[in-house]
Amino acid sequence: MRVGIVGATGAVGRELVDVLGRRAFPVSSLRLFASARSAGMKTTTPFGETEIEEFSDAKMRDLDLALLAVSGDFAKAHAPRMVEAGVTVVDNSSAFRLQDNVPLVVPEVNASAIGAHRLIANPNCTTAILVVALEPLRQAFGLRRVIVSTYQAASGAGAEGMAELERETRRVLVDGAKPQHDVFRWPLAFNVIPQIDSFQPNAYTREEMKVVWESRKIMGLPDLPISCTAVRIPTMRVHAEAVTIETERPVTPEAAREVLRRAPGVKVVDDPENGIYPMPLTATGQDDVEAGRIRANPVFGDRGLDIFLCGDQLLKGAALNAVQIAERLKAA
Ligand code: 2RA
Repeated sequence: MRVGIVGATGAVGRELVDVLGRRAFPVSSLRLFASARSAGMKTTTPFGETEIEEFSDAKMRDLDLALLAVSGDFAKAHAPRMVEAGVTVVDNSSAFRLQDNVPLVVPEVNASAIGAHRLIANPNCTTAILVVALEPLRQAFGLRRVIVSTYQAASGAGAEGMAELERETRRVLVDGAKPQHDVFRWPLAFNVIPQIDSFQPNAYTREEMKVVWESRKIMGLPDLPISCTAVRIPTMRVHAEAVTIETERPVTPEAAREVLRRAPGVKVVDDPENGIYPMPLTATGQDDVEAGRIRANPVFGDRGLDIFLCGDQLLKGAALNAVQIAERLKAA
């Protein structure tokens, strides 16, 4: 396939190149697009040395598949034109995720939604990590309600977010100075920030509502009661999520562990006595979402479960999921 990555120099764009190579995606030519600032730079990819090109609609016509790692505004402006020109588009932004005629896909959950569509939306990273573990539990025990608290890494705000965290941590430790911030609303070094994205009229943030809206759409449960508190923490990579569920049928930690052990995309990491549980440290660079600390939640009697998840949000939450979607397209 003639593949193009738009937004190739960003945190997700770089992972896309790597994941395509690692999974031996059948790339006949790879073109990397970015802003004029990066155009002309050469980069080594698993498919050979490639020059970054400035994006233009005309150049997209030569592609079979475009993987977009750009803003929602950019995607809205260009993706429909690419599809009209015969290019299949997997979009990582939130521009089309909730549109009825655009499938929002996590292949382990709803690959069949892809059908004959040529514009497919990749979910928000927090959502993808959540549903890959929720769906098998829902199939086994039913889902009555879900409460999620997240601990999200700086790289959720892109390469700039990671750079700011590193710079500010050094400023504090090496220079003894106060952190300064630009990407995040407050200093993230030595802090946690209970705001990701803007506040909505219902007092939740947009990031929190994305988890609600997108999980319902992907799992086909439009009325699922679900709430989320999303918090930015000073880690570089991997989003962690503390998830409480009430199931429809009785559940035990042992049964849940067994279901998750068999679930594609999930790795059970759950031996707390020996200090074995999901952590950003161990989940970084891993394709599977780690699930652990699996225990009965007494608030919901024999139908309650608490789980801790850690997923590399640049991989399952972004690049890996996009490439998995592309693999399904190829297979269709
Ligand atoms: C974040 N989930 O962590 C967002 C990025 N898509 O900021």
